[in-house]
Amino acid sequence: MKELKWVTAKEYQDITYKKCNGVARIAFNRPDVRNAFRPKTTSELYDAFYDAGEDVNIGVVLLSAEGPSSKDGVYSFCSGGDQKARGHQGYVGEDGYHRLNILEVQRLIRFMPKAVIAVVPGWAVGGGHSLHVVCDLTLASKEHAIFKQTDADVTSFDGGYGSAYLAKMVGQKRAREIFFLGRNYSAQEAFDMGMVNAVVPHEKLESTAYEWAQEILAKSPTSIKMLKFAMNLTDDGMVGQQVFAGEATRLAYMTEEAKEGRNAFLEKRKPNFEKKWIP
Ligand code: S0N
Repeated sequence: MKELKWVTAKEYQDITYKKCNGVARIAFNRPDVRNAFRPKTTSELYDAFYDAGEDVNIGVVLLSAEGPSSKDGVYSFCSGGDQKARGHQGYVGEDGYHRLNILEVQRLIRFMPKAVIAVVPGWAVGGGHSLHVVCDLTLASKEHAIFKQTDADVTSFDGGYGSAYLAKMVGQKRAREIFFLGRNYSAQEAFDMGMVNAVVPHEKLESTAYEWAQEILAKSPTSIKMLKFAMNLTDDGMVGQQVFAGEATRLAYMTEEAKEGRNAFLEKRKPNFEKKWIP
């Protein structure tokens, strides 16, 4: 296993962003408010996820959290939208405008051609719960992770991936229970429901995430990308088809046929595709 030595990729206010050996680690850094996100947080998340998506040296992204809280020592992954930043039309940014930009972050995670692992050290609540749902994999702290949906308590609800996709993951009855009752679920209960991949002793959570990332990095990048998009496709409708098909087109560009099609156009002649209709 390559030595783990995180290097800061960019300084932010509400998150940390580091890279090491093909892995990017993006972490919430507002532990005193249970890592609630405000528009500034989501803009920073978007920026970091976009960078990780574009960086050809990065193959796996960890979404984690700093902590624990300096006030009471409690660990959290994310407690969702910052209720103090909420006006009567939604979450208000520093420019005074309301923004729903956590959904843009969700889409980046969903459509990124790389595996994204949620590393959950503590509370995963509301929009924080939805973020773990949209990640490809979830690892949870055995001692401290708690999964909870409060969207229906505060009338700030995720009717997209956070709920409808969750239902595909844990089943309709369970998803409705999670949202309608808003109870706390331990890492083990979340694992038993099928929304967590592994329950990990807290002190090994980050190192385990790095190990899982290294295992994925040893696989074929094209396979990981195509498998992720194939598994997304049926739930993402025409957009899922568009994302998958884009990669099919990219693969087609690499064929002799594609070269011939391009060259024939540039040379102002009819293409010769040799009429090989391989079944
Ligand atoms: C996380 C909870 C369960 C932890 O409870 P605990 O351990 O008892 O701690 P507290 O004493 O409650 O909290 C400690 C300090 O942290 C502050 N704080 C916690 N969470 C938030 C938060 N979300 N916003 C602001 N502050 C928070 C507390 O106030 C406290 O501070 P002090 O010490 O100063 O009093 C518990 O804290 C809890 O239930 N938190 C609220 C969880 C919640 O309801 N989140 C919002 C749910 N909704 C969303 O996230 C929607 C997301 C969203 O944005 C969205 C989704 C889909 C479509 C559109 C949108 C959109 O953008 O609008």
